[in-house]
Amino acid sequence: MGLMGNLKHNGTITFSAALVKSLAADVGFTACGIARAERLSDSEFPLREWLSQGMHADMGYMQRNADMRQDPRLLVEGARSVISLLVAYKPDRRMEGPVHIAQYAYGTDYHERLKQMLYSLMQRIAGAYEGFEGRPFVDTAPISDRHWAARAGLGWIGHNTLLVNPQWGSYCFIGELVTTAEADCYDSPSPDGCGDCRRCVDACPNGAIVRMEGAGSFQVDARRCTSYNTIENRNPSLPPSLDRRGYSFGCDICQLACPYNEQAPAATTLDDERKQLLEQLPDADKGAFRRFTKHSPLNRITYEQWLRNIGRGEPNGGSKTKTEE
Ligand code: B12
Ligand code: SF4
Ligand code: SF4
Repeated sequence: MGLMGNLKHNGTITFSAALVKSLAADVGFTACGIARAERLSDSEFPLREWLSQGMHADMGYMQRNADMRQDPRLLVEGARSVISLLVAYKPDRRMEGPVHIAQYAYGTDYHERLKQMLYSLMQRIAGAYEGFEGRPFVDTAPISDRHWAARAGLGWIGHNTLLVNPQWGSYCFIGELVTTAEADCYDSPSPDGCGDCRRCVDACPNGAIVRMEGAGSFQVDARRCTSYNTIENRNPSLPPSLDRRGYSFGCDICQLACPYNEQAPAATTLDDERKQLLEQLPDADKGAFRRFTKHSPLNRITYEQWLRNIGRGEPNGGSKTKTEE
């Protein structure tokens, strides 16, 4: 019998938000907030508008399950609460050299790490509340991680469309537990902290952050975005007009411009060994590339995409290189 198994009313478990937050801190999450599971309004999440303008490029998975993406109760039957969780990742230093990798990819794959942490949290909550049911998600499920973090008071959606936490900036991974249980207290959304600032919008070398007609909010047009093109785009060559500023996997430019990120404390350490490996990656053969990227976000791309991205000296990445033949 769980410690607080008696807090079950009409078949619904009510959990203490304070207890869950303290368990989340024990597991190592940077922040935790709780929102009611409801449908996101079209104005809050105009996904269909984004899709209809083709801004998802060829990310077909964004078109699937659009209803679910808007309402977590369609993803988890009987869902009542979304427990949103952040893990901050700002590294203490950046890699050097002409080939840049986005900072989120310096460490081990956040999908693996957060999933483990989410399972561990779920076990602890279930230890306190017998019958507690929930499902953990990070990044890949049809649920908008950012919106739930914003609703759960963990920050606001910045003009670069990322969740900005007032303390940790946007250098945070987001995961959530969607549960059928009720919280004894829910968080309120945080106030907007961007105001008139447009630094990220102006910093994007590709003009990829656009104000979407009708929605009023900013959107990323993936077709123009370096992050999309270096990770998700599987074509043999990259758009010739893409200005990547040296990025070969992801892009940090609209985050580096943000004052909240500038002032955020470092949350991870880039040790010398890792830094050297990252810097030597452009010289890696297929075997070495696969070995090194096994538990890294870089595992999302093929070696051929990597060769295209690093270009081997060709501007914007040549479609074929000697190494590929
Ligand atoms: C598809 C996707 C991408 C695509 C498209 C990006 C995009 N902006 O949509 C690409 C490949 C380009 C991408 C890139 C990156 N991504 Co990405 N991506 C996703 C994914 C899978 C879905 C995002 C989505 O739903 N897009 C659809 C559009 C319609 O939604 P939206 O942009 O959120 O748009 C809404 C808001 O902007 C809102 N809005 C704007 N302003 C305001 C203001 C207010 C007040 C309100 C209420 C709403 C609002 O209006 C829009 C419509 O509702 C999520 C994981 C997930 N399942 O949620 C990760 C995710 C967003 N990505 C993440 C990361 C880390 C990145 C990169 C930083 C990686 C990198 N360094 O290269 C870049 C950042 C580029 C950028 N500026 O967005 C993290 C972001 C963490 C954070 N702090 O927000 C996520 C949450 C993954 C995770 N679980 O940690 N990504
Ligand atoms: S990730 Fe890079 S290319 Fe994409 S919107 Fe941000 S600055 Fe622009
Ligand atoms: S750079 Fe300015 S506008 Fe962009 S997310 Fe940061 S505070 Fe908001």
